[in-house]
Amino acid sequence: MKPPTRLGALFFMNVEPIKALIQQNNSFVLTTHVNPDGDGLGCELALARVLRKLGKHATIINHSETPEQYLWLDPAKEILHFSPEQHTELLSRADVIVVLDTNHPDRLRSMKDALLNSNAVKAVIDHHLDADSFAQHYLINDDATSTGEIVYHLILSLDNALIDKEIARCLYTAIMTDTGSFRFPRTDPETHHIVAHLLECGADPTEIFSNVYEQWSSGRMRLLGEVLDSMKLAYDGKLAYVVCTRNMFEATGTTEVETDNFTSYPMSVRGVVVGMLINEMPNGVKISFRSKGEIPINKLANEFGGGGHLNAAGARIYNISLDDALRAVIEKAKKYVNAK
Ligand SMILES: [Mn+2]
Repeated sequence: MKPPTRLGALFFMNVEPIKALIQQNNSFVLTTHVNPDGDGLGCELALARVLRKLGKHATIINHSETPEQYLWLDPAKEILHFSPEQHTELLSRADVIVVLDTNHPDRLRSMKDALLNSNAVKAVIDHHLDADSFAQHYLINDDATSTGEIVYHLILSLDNALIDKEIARCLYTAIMTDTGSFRFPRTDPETHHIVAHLLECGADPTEIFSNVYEQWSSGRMRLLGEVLDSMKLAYDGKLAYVVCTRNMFEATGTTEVETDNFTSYPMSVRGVVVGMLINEMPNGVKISFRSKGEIPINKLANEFGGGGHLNAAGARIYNISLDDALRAVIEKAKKYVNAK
């Protein structure tokens, strides 16, 4: 199938340096952030397949095991779980290491040292702001809904006949999950042009949605019940927050990974402009922030040492009780809630 002819700003990204890097090298290691999501995993699998089609050697290695929700995306189980003994050598021998969907080596956790110590050329493909300077090449566009959109353009620039059904499925998963199923603010005509092309290449939207979102464990559903029960409003109903305690995780046999997307519930309450999910961790709390419109919620996250996008951000606070963290975060949220 021919790619779409009408493309927006992303089309003008300078993919040439990364394209040349791919064409001129042979062995690649691909990786993504801790707790990988559909975007990180979809991009790794799509790009690895493209590299192999081009006759290159590609290995995917992640710090985290692939979450259960995404195992279907990797039927051949090609994604490796990093072990320093087994894989440090591989990272040091690779020609190129491509870091996808994050631009901070800290987010590669146990792989950070092996990455930084490797003589491989490092390339980052991502859609987040404030990149760390550790790589030789950066292909970053924070207008992109997802790294998937950027990888799509990169693949097209290499050869637009490369996108087969498997690659289309991986990229569709990346874009669908990072756009909240095509509803987050950066979703634009270009996003839909891209996914239209991916459907033409064989991606099946019904199958992909069902694989990602209709496979809940009963424990997760019970956890959601408790989380919804915890919802509280503040500041005349403009702030809504939910809490996940260690007890809730234990009682439902779930983990923090299963709170993914729970922020959408406080955000669904009429009148709410700022929403938060506060997860109690063994050593503090982890907070996911969401906002509507122009409220820069990444700045609120930043006040707690975190970061993210205008409307979606996160932070971790260590060595603090849940109650103290809640008090501090609600207090600091005040000026954002009332911001225009
Ligand atoms: Mn992403």
